[in-house]
Amino acid sequence: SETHHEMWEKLNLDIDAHDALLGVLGKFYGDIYMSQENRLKGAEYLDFVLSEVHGLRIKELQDAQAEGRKVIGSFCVFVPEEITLAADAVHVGLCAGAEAGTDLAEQLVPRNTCALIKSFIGFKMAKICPFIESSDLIVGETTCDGKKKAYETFNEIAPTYVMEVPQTKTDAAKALWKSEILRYMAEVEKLTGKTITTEKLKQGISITNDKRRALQRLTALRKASPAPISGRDALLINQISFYDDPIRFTTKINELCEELEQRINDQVGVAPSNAPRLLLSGCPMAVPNWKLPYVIESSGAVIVGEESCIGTRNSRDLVDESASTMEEMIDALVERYMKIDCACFTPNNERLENVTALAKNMNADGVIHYSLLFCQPYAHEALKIDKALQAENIPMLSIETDYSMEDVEQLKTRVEAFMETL
Ligand code: BJ8
Repeated sequence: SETHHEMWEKLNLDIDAHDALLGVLGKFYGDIYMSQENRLKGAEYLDFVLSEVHGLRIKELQDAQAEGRKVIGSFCVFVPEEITLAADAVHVGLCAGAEAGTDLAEQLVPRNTCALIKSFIGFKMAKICPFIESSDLIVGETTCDGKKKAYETFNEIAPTYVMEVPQTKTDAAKALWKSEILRYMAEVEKLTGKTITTEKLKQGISITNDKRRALQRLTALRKASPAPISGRDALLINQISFYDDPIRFTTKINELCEELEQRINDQVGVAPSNAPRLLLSGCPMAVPNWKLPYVIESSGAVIVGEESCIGTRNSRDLVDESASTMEEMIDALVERYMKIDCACFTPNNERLENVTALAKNMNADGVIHYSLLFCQPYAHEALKIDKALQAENIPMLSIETDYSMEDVEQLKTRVEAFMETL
């Protein structure tokens, strides 16, 4: 609409390039989402949020800013949303899942950098991401080498505060992480001009836990057969959890879960009960990276879980709410965040256990491990996960891909061949 265009111009977006992006996104969404049969009524919320993700949601961020609130953008689930919320700031995800701007990004980072990194850099350089342009603070982190080094360059075009995420789970690493959480807290207080009180932090923890509880509820309902919701829609829910207002999101997802409960009672599903049930595992899939889920589900399988940061890795663990003093709450945050089984950690054996347990829990017939091309941490762990799953007689297919559409047919062939072995 006209008003959106004005807003985008003020954010200094490249209007033509941005219109082109929205055009492609709309078409892609239509093909992959609107074509689904027997979709939930609650999916109207998903359609609406997605259609307005660069529109009304950005308007809301601007309204918040007009009230003196700040917007904080991040690229990793290690950046504690609880603290952002405790300072009345808005927390948004900045990872991008489309190829736009890749050529530009390759002027700043090596070609053999994963698509997720190239995408966020490309989105900034091509001026097509209203979330980056709306952020008062952009937070990076020292996870994989690709991101760590990319933030040094990114900092030159978009000032980036970097949190030091340790690489091990030793006591020394936990102490470092605690000091980083405190440093982030001080930075957020400086940015917002607000003091984070115990009461406000408690509230931030409860809002974030509620969001994770709603996602846990969704995960649990997906154990049902026939599958009550497609993996595409479940992925979209997880993606939207990084953009929408957390309280509204929680309410809407709980409503959607009620509809799912009804469906399960009525034995209604999105696929026949004999459709192969697959668990996705690996790198996060940022909007609009729906390629592999589409390939899998259009081949007749149904995805019953996403073991990734845009999935169970971000919803599995809650912050202990019995903590009441500031010190106890900070320790509870440290504990919770250090449970994240990101492949950047060494060793990271808990991920092997978590993937195996999730596959069993969801009654998955197989696992599709997904790593982005040039992602060292997840490509390494694909081999370990394969071994761990073999020991439990759970078959796994390892896929490496990027955001291009060139390999869709090849992926389809591989996925279908894998499904035949199940
Ligand atoms: S906690 S998974 S969100 S770092 S795909 S950029 S790892 S080369 S995204 Fe992640 Fe935080 Fe870990 Fe989660 Fe590097 Fe791999 Fe690219 Fe990746």
